[in-house]
Amino acid sequence: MPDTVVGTAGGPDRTSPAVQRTQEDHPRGTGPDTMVQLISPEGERLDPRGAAEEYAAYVEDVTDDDVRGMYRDMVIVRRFDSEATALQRQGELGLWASLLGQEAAQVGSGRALRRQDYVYPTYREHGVAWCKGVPPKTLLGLYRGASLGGWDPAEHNFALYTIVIGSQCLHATGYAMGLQRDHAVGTGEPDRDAAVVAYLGDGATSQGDVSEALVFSAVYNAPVVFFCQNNQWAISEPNTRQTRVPLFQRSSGFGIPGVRVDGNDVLATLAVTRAMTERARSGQGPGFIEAYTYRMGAHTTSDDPTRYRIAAEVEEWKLKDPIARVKAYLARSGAADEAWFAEVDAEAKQIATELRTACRTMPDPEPESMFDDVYAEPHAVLDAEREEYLAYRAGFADDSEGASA
Ligand SMILES: Cc1ncc(C[n+]2csc(CCOP(=O)(O)OP(=O)(O)O)c2C)c(N)n1
Repeated sequence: MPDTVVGTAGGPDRTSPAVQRTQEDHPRGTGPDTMVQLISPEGERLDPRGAAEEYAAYVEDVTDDDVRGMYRDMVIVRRFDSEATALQRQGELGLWASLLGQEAAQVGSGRALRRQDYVYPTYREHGVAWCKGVPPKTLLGLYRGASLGGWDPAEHNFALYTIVIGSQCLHATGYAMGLQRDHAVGTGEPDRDAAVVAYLGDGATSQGDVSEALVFSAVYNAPVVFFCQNNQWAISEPNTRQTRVPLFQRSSGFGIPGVRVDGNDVLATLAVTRAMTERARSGQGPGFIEAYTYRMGAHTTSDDPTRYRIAAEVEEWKLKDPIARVKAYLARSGAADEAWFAEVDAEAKQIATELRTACRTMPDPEPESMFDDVYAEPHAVLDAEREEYLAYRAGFADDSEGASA
């Protein structure tokens, strides 16, 4: 069968020979020649070769203390995530999008960022939010229906979560073009030059907005890095329904360098994100990173992945767990002992306990607060809409208290 033949696009038949064949092809580009990896799944520090050679220099200064810091971040973020999943099951959140399995991709990339760098996330970037100093409890507001966001983006340089797939890539590109015009790129001043990182999923690459963002950022040489977490699934649609080439190769068609990194290797993720953001800050233009990883849980708490993926696939990825890998590395090298690991677990537990209380005691907002924070300055049309809404609510004032609440 010729290499270009695929099954009926979008068709329901997952078992046709053509589709089976493309699934076998899928790991293309994950060997050491093409995928950056610095720590093996068994926790061994690898001699950089192939794709890793170029990037290893970016983490030469990383100390044991730094690796311990990344391990701590990942453990806390995983604990936070499992707590939020439990809170959803208890009816405290309307929905939750778990990051289970993607901790290294997020902490490695998040730790590569400088204070002035700006992040445009999707809805699953709890680990990057943690690295940017967004307090975990504020991430719950949107999922509890208690806020339209929850944090001040300008305080943390971390935009609000985006549910509309791929749209954040356009926002990121626009913001990056703004940085150029504000002379915050390529000045050589380390505290001034900034990069923007847009997070997206593998499924988002099928979205027109993402292609438009790649075109604009390339032709305007905007300082934006597209960080694609390829977690293999776009809800129930596998990678094979998103692309016929490894995703990192896509960007070169737009004139943007692309790199594939082992997204379960926090050190490698740190290295490639440092490299790409430094490029962007210095005025050399956009970059594309594909972090090859896996979504271990459901897409969101509304989803049942057993309907579309096989257990063996999940079992295979368990062996590549991003946290177990760093733990093995730290234990092997003697950089941490059991007492230290226990301390980190205790800290994560404490954060989870505080989170539970914060979630349950989160105040319900006044309904008219949805008109706040839409525009930075007064806006006549919005003011009129608010007035109309308040008048509508006042119409219930004579009803019993329960009805007007
Ligand atoms: C424009 C748009 N189309 C469809 C959806 C519904 N939707 C929500 S998540 C999702 C899949 C996204 O998959 P991917 O980009 O791989 O990210 P992941 O959730 O796997 O991290 C879809 C289609 C949406 N939110 N926005």
